[in-house]
Amino acid sequence: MKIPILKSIEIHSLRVAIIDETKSYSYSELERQSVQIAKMLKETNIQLEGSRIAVLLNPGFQFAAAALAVWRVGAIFVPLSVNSPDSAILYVLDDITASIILTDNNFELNISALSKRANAQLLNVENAQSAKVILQDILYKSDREALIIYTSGTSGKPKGVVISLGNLEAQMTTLINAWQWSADDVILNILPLHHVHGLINALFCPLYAGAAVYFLPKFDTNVVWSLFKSDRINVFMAVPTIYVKLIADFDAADENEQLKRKEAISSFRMMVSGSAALPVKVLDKWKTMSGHILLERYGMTEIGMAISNPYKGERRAGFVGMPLPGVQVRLFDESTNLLIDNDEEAGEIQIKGPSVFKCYWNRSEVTANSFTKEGWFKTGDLAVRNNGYYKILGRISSDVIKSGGYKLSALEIEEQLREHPNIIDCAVVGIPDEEWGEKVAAAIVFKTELSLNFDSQLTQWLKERIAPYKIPRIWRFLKELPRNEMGKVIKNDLITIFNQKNDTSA
Ligand code: MCA
Ligand code: AMP
Repeated sequence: MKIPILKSIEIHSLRVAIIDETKSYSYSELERQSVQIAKMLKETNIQLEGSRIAVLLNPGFQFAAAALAVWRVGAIFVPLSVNSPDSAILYVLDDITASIILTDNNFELNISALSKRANAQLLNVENAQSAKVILQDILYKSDREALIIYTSGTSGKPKGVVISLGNLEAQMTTLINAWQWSADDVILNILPLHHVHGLINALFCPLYAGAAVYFLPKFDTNVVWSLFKSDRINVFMAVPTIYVKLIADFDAADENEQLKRKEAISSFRMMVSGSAALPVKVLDKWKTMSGHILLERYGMTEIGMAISNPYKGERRAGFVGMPLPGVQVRLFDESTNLLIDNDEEAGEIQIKGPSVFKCYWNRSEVTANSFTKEGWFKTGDLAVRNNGYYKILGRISSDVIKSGGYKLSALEIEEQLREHPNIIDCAVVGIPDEEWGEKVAAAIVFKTELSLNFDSQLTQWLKERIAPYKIPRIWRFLKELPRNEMGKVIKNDLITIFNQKNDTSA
């Protein structure tokens, strides 16, 4: 098979593919740059096929060209988080034994020492023009690994989710058809590109459809509203926190400005919410502002998008919709070992189909344990079904937290906190929050007397170790943690403690 997005590049060569801070780029420019980067990769003489190439680039033209270049040479594309501290980046580089890191002038200096530690060659995409080697396109089998995305879950350390070219094609085709993507669309992408929402739904899908992707360097409510008003965008996708922030900004504007904003968003073709539960209050407010019922859908790194409200037809508030074409969905009760076949009971969402990931990178046992014997992927999400529509009830494990749309592992944050010399014990939970979905909250037991501002000292200490969105925003310093007879922390009791007053909130 041919790499899916390369097919679309040929068809749409004169159309605009990417718009970023400085200029817009056509599909043929995207193609040319991806060929140059691929040639630069070839010139290293490293064995590229099947090797893992990490990419540390801001969202934009070079990022998209780098992804295509990695596929052109038969390697696996691994996008790195641009805001993560060195230790988190090094963890990924080591886990995938990266052969090469592709970066640019923005990051080259900072990443240079890390690339040496990880034994990976560092290449700057801004030097790609001088590459001259001859390049031959490779033909692929659909089970060839295309990308690895790191996700946190019930295990302590983040796991690499391996997505094959076939998985990617299935995910993109399903969404393009279900949401009626066309080459005339222009999407504003303000999401991080090391996760499926920003990467596949809001970048690869539009590119596959021949549409244009408008990038902003950073999410900023004011700039987003200005762009909405510019009449240049007709598709938007975001996590609920972003809609909450846009609503707050809207409410703060004067009446005249509000009218302009309303008019601007009412003409959009599609506005999507996902990655976390969309509060009905937010959906209702957006509807009064825009006339749009936000299209809420449900997905996961391991499965892509699985369930969606219809593009045409009834979008139900509080529900994530119906299974997407090609995706098999069932509800299963593990305690009784029975399938749920009625509208009253809740069960775990389990998924089968061509969009389901290939494996976790280098973790065959974890991969095996995440599927049932019959090959259904166990999502860990609880849901009920009502007249064919699914409603997400929450996560089976309280160790999984969703904050700002990011999936976080309480265990990973706890493990990191335990490395602190003054911490004896700790436990992390998610506390419901209107803006963030959940806020990360940490209860700490210290060895020695606390100094003043210890929460901000701990925050600073963590900033050098984990991604900023994983850092606890609420702190409690306790003499001991609530535990059951088995010694296990009772996380529900902890949540109650957090909900009492006098916490230290950030
Ligand atoms: C930042 N702040 C927070 C959090 N993050 N406070 C509480 N909880 C948080 N999680 C605080 C900062 O400390 C700062 O406070 C202020 O908010 C602004 O911080 P900043 O980093 O600038 O935030 P932002 O740029 O406004 O970011 C918010 C965001 C971001 C845009 C919503 O979190 C984001 O991009 N989320 C999207 C994640 C995503 O794409 N997930 C998809 C994965 P102060 O001002 O006091 O300093 S899920 C997925 O891919 C699956 C497949 C799916 O279904 O989609
Ligand atoms: P991630 O692993 O980062 O891909 O996040 C996937 C998880 O996000 C799912 O397992 C769900 O818990 C959650 N999620 C995604 N979309 C929704 C939604 N529309 N409503 C509720 N939870 C969602």
